[in-house]
Amino acid sequence: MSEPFFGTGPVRPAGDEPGEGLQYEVYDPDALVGGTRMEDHLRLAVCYWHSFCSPGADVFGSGTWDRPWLGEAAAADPMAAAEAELDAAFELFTILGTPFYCFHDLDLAPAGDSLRESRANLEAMADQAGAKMDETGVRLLWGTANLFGHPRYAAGAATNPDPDVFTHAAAQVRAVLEVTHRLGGENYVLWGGREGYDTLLNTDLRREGEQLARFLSLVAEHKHAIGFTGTLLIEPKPHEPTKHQYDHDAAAIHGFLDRHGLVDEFKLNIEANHATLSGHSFHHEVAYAVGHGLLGSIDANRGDPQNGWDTDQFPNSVEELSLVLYEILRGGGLGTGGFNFDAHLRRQSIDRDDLVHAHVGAIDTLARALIVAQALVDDGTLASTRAERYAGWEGPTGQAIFDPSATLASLADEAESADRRPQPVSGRQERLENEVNRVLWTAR
Ligand code: XLS
Ligand code: CA
Ligand code: CA
Repeated sequence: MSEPFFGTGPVRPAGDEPGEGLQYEVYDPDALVGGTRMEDHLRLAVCYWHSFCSPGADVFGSGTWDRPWLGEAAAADPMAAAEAELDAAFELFTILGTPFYCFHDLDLAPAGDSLRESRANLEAMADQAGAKMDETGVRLLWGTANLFGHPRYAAGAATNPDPDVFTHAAAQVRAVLEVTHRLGGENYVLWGGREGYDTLLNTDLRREGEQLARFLSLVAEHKHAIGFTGTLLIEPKPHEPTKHQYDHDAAAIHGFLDRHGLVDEFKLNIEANHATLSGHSFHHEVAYAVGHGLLGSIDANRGDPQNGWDTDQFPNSVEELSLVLYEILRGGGLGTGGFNFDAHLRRQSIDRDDLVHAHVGAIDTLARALIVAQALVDDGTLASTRAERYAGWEGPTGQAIFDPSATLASLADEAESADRRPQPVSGRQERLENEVNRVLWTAR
């Protein structure tokens, strides 16, 4: 075992006696919320890429973070660098006490000179990760393939005009899907960052849609062929890096899956910052997914309303997350999903332990939001107000409308002969907002 990377011991649960070192303010894995342990509700995951694989560079400047396994070390001995990175990653998971992590193939292991060599590197590093998972009890929430970084994917992976790029992507996905399965991963994510276009002048939209559907159905078939029982997830994002991404938002993916007969094979990995990039709220995207039985997992982060980019900041708004968690609780929880911190430090956060503090704050925010969400469920005002608002649909007119024998003419005749004059009723928005605030301020 190498020297510790961080300067911090394990963060103690909120319920423990105060003492030395860091302690969560709210998060306590064993604390019961609505009869379920906090850890089992939230299923927290640390992501490998932002925390360990990025040097903190931006488009105007080079890396600022202290990640000794990157740069020259990685160039000199890529596998040794990947091992040092793995040590630091599992050290952070242990400090935080988070039960899950997530990776891309190229986060865990360096690319080789050929697809075969890349696969061998990935399998070797997966063996080492598996040993660390056995040692620490940390589990894999999801694996994924990086189908966007290499120049070969500049015009997309599945949607590339060159079919050899499609098969290259197939090779990468096969390797990571099998490794994810071997490590007991609970989900597999497909994020199509370059499955879109920069200009319609050179793009055949219809053909690219068919290519994407073909790719997704091959992935689903392979999942069944190898006996992987985890959930396949597609992650919506409207743009960035492409001008337009096909997996624009939850509704666009839903329509696409439905059109191609794939709706039973995939769920959604909803990311907060992608929701806001698409012009929706995070609450909207989660409510859409829950409402259509498509919620798979969550990438927890936030954007910055001042610049509108995919800034991937650590979440810190209890208000925003309480409403999201309220939808998740109402929908019966996360299933195989979890809350993955797809978030990175600001470029000026250069202390190693900034990574620990960022996660601690985000975890406490989620824990507090969970308590508020459960209180909103228990309070019942939102649910009963909504039920009351639609109560007419349980009555004779509502039932008649959905009766298969109804026609536009039969409904019109009934409206004319009964001469009913429906009156507007208040949507009570402000009262409901006050109700949410009351629970936010008082929930314990
Ligand atoms: C990028 C995406 C990416 C996916 C996994 O914006 O969030 O990190 O989650 O490929
Ligand atoms: Ca993400
Ligand atoms: Ca993002």
